[in-house]
Amino acid sequence: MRRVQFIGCLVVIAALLVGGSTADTHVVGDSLGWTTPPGGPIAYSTWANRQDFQIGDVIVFNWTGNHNVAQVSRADFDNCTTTNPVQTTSPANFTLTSNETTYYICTVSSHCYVGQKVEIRIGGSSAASSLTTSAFSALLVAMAISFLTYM
Ligand SMILES: *[C@@H]1O[C@H](CO)[C@@H](O)[C@H](O)[C@H]1NC(C)=O
Ligand SMILES: *[C@@H]1O[C@H](CO)[C@@H](O)[C@H](O)[C@H]1NC(C)=O
Ligand SMILES: *[C@@H]1O[C@H](CO)[C@@H](O)[C@H](O)[C@H]1NC(C)=O
Ligand SMILES: *[C@@H]1O[C@H](CO)[C@@H](O)[C@H](O)[C@H]1NC(C)=O
Ligand SMILES: [Cu+2]
Repeated sequence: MRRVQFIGCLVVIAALLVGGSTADTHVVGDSLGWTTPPGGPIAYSTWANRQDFQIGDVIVFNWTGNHNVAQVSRADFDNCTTTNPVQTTSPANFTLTSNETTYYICTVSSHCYVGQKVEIRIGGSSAASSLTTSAFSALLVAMAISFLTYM
């Protein structure tokens, strides 16, 4: 009976670990930062594809030199134009508040045309399931320990 209660407790703790996983921060381009990418637009699409964006996560645009960032519509993203507000101070942070895909460009000169643009799709990669998996493994280990302790 006591063991059942103990395991119940562990289940609750594991659920809190999974459900309460804190928001992640994603620095766009990692060490490249926010710039005109040497390899063209593929640089930021490759970066974005490796991320697991979730609602509540923060996207950080970090640059030096003459750049900026604006969140734009899909059409403006494709067209490299916008009338939206432009952030001119680095780092510029955006919190993902919905599961809508969001789009960002630099509006300085032709930077967007040469690839300084990024599309953020929520729930892209498999990193979330790996977090769930690690929490689940922790639960299994905890249950094994509780069995050894109480048997
Ligand atoms: C921004 O980039 C600079 C180097 O350019 C780096 O030192 C700094 O840690 C970066 N900041 C963030 C938040 O990644
Ligand atoms: C893209 O830009 C061109 C030229 O400025 C403009 O004619 C066109 O309407 C724009 N398209 C969109 C979807 O904004
Ligand atoms: C933006 O995020 C970076 C990295 O987490 C942090 O260092 C910086 O203080 C944030 N800036 C603002 C204005 O929140
Ligand atoms: C995500 O988007 C779908 C529609 O595409 C919507 O039904 C759902 O409520 C959204 N979920 C969140 C958490 O915003
Ligand atoms: Cu730029």
